[in-house]
Amino acid sequence: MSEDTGKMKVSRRGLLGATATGAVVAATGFGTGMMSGTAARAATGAHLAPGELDEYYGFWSSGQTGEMRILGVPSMREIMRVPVFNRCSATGWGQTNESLKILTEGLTEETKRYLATQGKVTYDNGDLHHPHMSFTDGTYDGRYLFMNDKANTRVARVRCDVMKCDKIIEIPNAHDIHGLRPQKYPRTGYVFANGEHEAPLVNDGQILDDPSQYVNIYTAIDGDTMEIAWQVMVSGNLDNTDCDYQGKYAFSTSYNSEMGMNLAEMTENELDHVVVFNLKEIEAGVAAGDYQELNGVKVLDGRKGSNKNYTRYIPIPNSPHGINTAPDGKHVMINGKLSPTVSVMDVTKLDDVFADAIEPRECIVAEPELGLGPLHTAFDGKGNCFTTLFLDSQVVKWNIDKALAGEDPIIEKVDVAYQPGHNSTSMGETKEADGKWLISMNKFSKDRFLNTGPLKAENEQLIAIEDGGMEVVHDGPTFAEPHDSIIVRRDIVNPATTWTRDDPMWEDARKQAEADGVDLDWGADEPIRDGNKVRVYMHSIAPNFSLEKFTVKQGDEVTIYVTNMDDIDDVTHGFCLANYGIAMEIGPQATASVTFTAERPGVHWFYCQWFCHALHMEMRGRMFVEPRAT
Ligand code: K7E
Ligand code: CUA
Repeated sequence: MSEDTGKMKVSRRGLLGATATGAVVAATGFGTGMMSGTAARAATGAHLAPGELDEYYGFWSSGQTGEMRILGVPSMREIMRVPVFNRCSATGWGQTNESLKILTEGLTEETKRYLATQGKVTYDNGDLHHPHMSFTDGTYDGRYLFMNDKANTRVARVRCDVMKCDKIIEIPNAHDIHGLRPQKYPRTGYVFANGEHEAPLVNDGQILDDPSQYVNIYTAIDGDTMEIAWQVMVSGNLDNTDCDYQGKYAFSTSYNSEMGMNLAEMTENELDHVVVFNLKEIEAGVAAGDYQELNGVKVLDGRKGSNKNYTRYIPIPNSPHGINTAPDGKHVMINGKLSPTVSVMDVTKLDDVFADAIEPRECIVAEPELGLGPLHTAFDGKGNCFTTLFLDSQVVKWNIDKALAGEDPIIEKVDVAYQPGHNSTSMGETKEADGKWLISMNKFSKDRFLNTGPLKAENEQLIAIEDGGMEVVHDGPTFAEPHDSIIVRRDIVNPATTWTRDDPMWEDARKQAEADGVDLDWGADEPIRDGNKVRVYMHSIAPNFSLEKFTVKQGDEVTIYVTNMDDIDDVTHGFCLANYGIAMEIGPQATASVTFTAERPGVHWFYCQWFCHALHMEMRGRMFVEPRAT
C-alpha cells in the first residue's frame, strides 16, 4: 500500500524539481502555487529566524522510546526530551533515588515480585502513545501532562512547572493501557485510561480458551492524587477514549466486539462499537457499593447484558480507532479504520440513549464516507475536521454541518508522506481550537530524508490551515514513534527556570539529611557512616563540587547527595562517577541522589557532565575506595 504512494511521490518530485512543498501545493491546487519551500514557509509564518520563539508548545509522545518530547510549533524544533517510562543516560532517570522512587512506588506487588525474579526493580521499557494536558473548564490549564504506557500498563504524570515526571502508577486488573484522555469539564478531575487487551478478570493461569470469562477494563484515575477512582468491566476490547465538554460521559472505541482471539475472529463483524460511560451513574454505583474490590480497586460491571446504567454500546462500523470530541462541545468523531467512514455522535442524545428513549444507533447523526483508513480527527474550531487516512496517505478536510445535512462534506484532501496516524491542530482538543496549524504524524518517511540504513525516521508534517487551505510547509524527521501530539498556546505553559529548595521531589533526601544532622543545601565535610551505609552530602556551585575528595570502604553502600546551589537560569550540573556507571543531572536549586555499592577499590574521579562554566572540565573530584581487609 505504501509502495505505490512512495513511487508516486518520487516521480512527482522528479517532475517538479526539488521543492517538495511546491509539488504538494501544485498537485492539490491549493495554497500559494509554485512558491519555493522557504518562501512558502516565510509566507505562512512557519519559518522562525534564529532567536525567535515559537507561538506554541508541542507535547509529543515517543511510542516505544518511552519518553515525552517538547517541540516548538510552528518551527518544529525539538526543544526537550522528558524521560518517563524509559531510562536516560543524560539525566540519570531510572538511576537516581528520586526517579527510582517514582518508577517503583506505583507498581503492584505482583509486578514487583516478577521484576525481582529478573533482578530488576522497575521496567526498562515503555510505549508512550498519548500525552494530554489537564483541563479546566474545557481548555488546557498548564498544570500537568498525563500519558499512557501500553507496554507495561502504566499511566504517568508530568508536572508542567518543572517539566519532569512526578508520578507513575500501574493500573491493576487492566491489560496494556492504550487510550488516555483527561476530563475536560469541570476540570481534570478524572484521567480516563483504557486497557486494550482483554484477559480473564482473575488472571492466575486457570483460564485460557474461554473468552466468555475475558473482560476488558476502563479506568478512571484521580488526576490530583494519581489514585484509581474506579474501574468498569466491559465487553470487547478498548482502543481509544475521549470525553464530553459537559462532564457527563466518557467513551471508548472497541475494535473487537467479537471478543475474538485471532485476526479472523476479531474482524468478523461488520459492526463493532463505542462504549459510552455514564459518569454520574458510575459514581452512584460506587457510592451504593455496587462493585467488587479487586487488587484494591473498585470494579463495576458494565458488560453487555449486565442491565446496569453504567454503559451503553453504540454499534459503529468497523473496528473504529480514534475518537475525538469536537470543540463545538456536541459532536464526537469516531474514526472507522476498516470502514471508510467517520461516525458523528451527538452527545446531547446520550441522555435519551441511557433512558432507553431512543435506540443506541440514533445518537449517530452522520456517517460521511471520507476515504480509506480513517484513524484520527482534529479540528479547526470553525466547524471543520481534519481526518487522517492511513491507507490513502492523505489528510481530508471536511465540514461538520455539511455532513449533518447529508451533503458531501469533503472540502479538500492533501497528500502526506506517508501513512498518517494521529494528527493534531493548535488547541484543537479544547474549546479554544484556533485553526492555525495542523500536524500530520506519519508512520513512514521513506525517501523524504537522507537514507539512514534499514531503520528510518518517521515524518511529521506541518500544515498551515489558517487561511482556509491546507499547505504542507514543513517535514520533520522523528525517532520512534510519536503517535500523538498536542499543540498548546505558549501563554498557558509557564515553567519555572529554577527549582525551589522545598520541592517535594527530594523529600526523602531532606528527611535523611535532617536525621543525619546535615544541612542538605550545603552538605557535610565528611561522609556520614551508619554501619556499612555511607552518605556523602555535597553541593555544587560552578565550577566546583564542595568536596574535592571523600573516602569510603570497599563494600560500603554509598549514597551521594548533590545539591546544586547555583540559582542562575540554565546552570545545570551533573555528577558522573567514572567506571561506576553513575550519572545524574542536578538542575539549578535541585538535589539529586544516587546509591551504589563501592566494589572497586582505588581512586575514582567524579566529574560534572553537564556543561556549566568555562572551567566545566575542571569541575571534578575523587572518590577513594579503601580495599577490603583480606
Ligand atoms: Cu492511533 Cu496508540 Cu493513538 Cu498510534 S494510536 S496511530
Ligand atoms: Cu558543572 Cu559542568
